[in-house]
Amino acid sequence: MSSSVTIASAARELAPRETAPAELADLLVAYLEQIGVEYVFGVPGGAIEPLFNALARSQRRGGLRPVVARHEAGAAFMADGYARETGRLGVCCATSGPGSTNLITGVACAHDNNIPLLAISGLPALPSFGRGAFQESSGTGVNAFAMFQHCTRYNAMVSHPSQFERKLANALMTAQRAPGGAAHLAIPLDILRSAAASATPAYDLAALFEPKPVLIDENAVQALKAELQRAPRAVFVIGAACFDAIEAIMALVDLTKALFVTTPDAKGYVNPRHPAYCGVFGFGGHGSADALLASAPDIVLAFGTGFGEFVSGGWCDSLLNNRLVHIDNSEENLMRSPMARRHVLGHIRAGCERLIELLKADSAAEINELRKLARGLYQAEVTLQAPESYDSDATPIKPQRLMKTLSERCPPTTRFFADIGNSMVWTAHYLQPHDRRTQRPYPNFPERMPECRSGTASWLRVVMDFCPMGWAIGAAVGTARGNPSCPVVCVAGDGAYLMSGQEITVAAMEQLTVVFVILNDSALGMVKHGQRLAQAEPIGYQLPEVDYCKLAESMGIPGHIINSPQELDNLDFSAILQRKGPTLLDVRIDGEEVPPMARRMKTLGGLK
Ligand SMILES: Cc1ncc(C[n+]2csc(CCOP(=O)(O)OP(=O)(O)O)c2C)c(N)n1
Repeated sequence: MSSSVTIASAARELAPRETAPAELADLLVAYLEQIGVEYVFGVPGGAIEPLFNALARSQRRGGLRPVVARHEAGAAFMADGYARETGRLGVCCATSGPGSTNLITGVACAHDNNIPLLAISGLPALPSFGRGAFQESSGTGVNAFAMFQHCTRYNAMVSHPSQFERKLANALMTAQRAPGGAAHLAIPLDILRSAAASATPAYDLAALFEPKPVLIDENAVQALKAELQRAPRAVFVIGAACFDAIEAIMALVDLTKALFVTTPDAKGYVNPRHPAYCGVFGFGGHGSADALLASAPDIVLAFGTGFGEFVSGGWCDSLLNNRLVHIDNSEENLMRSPMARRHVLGHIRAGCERLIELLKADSAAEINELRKLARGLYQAEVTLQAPESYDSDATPIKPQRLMKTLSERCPPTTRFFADIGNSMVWTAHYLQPHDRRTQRPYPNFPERMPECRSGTASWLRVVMDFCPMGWAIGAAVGTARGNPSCPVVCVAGDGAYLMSGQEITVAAMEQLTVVFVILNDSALGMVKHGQRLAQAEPIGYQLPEVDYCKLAESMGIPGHIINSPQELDNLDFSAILQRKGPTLLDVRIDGEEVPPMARRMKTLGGLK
């Protein structure tokens, strides 16, 4: 008998009987199944063990299962990436104490980026509170539970089994309320383990969640229509919350002949070669987008954005003024634009569709007049900061040239992730892959099915505001887990990889197609260039020289060292992007290239 058979039969003998009465942990799993969640990303430990037991039972019946991360922050990043790809709730879990404090960075990041996420942390059994229990993290220990209060929109501890279902339902509803956010439930061990009256959920949350409400402020939309008709030179600013509204916004672009820019986190929703696109406004953005807004358009329609520093060019006056109409489903986002001429609160897609209806209902002559006027006024373009580096064949390879090749060689279904650091600005500025809608069928990628764009099919995913290094590494794995049929390319600095690169082994165990492109410059590059641009002390940015290829190979993962554009061009992208498992590209980039981060420097230099 082979050893694997012995282990399998031993496990079967040890497996708990399926006939055992359901625990509250089973009920938790049943709720997640009900709303279509397929994976819980986490790291096991004593206090959360009943949840893993319930997941094992669920997995045996073909239900949801755990994906075990190497670090709890990685688990939360994975849940974030899963939610972005699938449109479902991201779920992560950790044990009490250090497990839950490790989780916090990922939860805070999702919360700050309006990603629907449920975090579940364990606690020791209730009777042990206040006695120095192992990893006690309620109010009588290191109060990790309270720490979640500041980075979630719902934070509750279940202190009696009869509260469980109600608090879980509250958490699930709050996390998924538009726009999304993070919720946290801390559940003591004895509560998770206690018998459930029934393994079947009392509430039908799936029925409550779908279809989502599509509320429109009719009066505000009517007023906006009238304003648009008086303002032929319209500019649209498309933000991250437009994920399900993008088709309607593009139809509105076409109807009004507006020009548009995107925030860095919304670039992935649009065709970067659209004839009306003027580039990214904000962090890593384009001079053409700055110039467009500085040209004093008649009206600026900003859709689904919170005007944080990175998406507003450091709260730029050319954007935040009385020409602005802010259209958003989030009252919190609207709070950030008190200088606007008008606020339109409501479902963004439905609001745009209604606006289109109203504009079309007007006389054709009037609309044609508007279009004619607008067309004559504008010239769209996207200007790159260093076009010569984009086309350069020099060695060491320039990061801009790397972006060019990734744009050309990855199929249109690729989901790119960029980590915080120079990766984010290089991708926001220079990545411009094939469009999914205009190039059907794709001559270079006949094996790939074309796919209409939507938020969940965004080709570029970056994180704003909270911006923890390593986010992209976990999020890329979570997205690949959520949709293994699309290749995922994660661009990250060597600093981020040294911080969180161990999550690559999760992609290996799960056999997911994720290409980790490491910008190897032996430096915390953004820090290095930031110091140079600000004429600050050149300190603390140096990293060791590491062969990331060898590191990957030691984990059984193929890697390639890339020094030159020629070596990059010679790679078999097709094989790499179809491999069921990760690949690492250790790209020895020219670390002297200055990233497009001038706006950030202006903000760091002091605000008016
Ligand atoms: C967890 C965390 N620590 C510190 C920072 C501050 N920070 C932002 S970018 C950066 C440097 C990133 O270096 P690397 O990952 O090598 O990327 P590069 O900029 O070189 O492309 C640092 C330290 C951060 N954003 N997150």
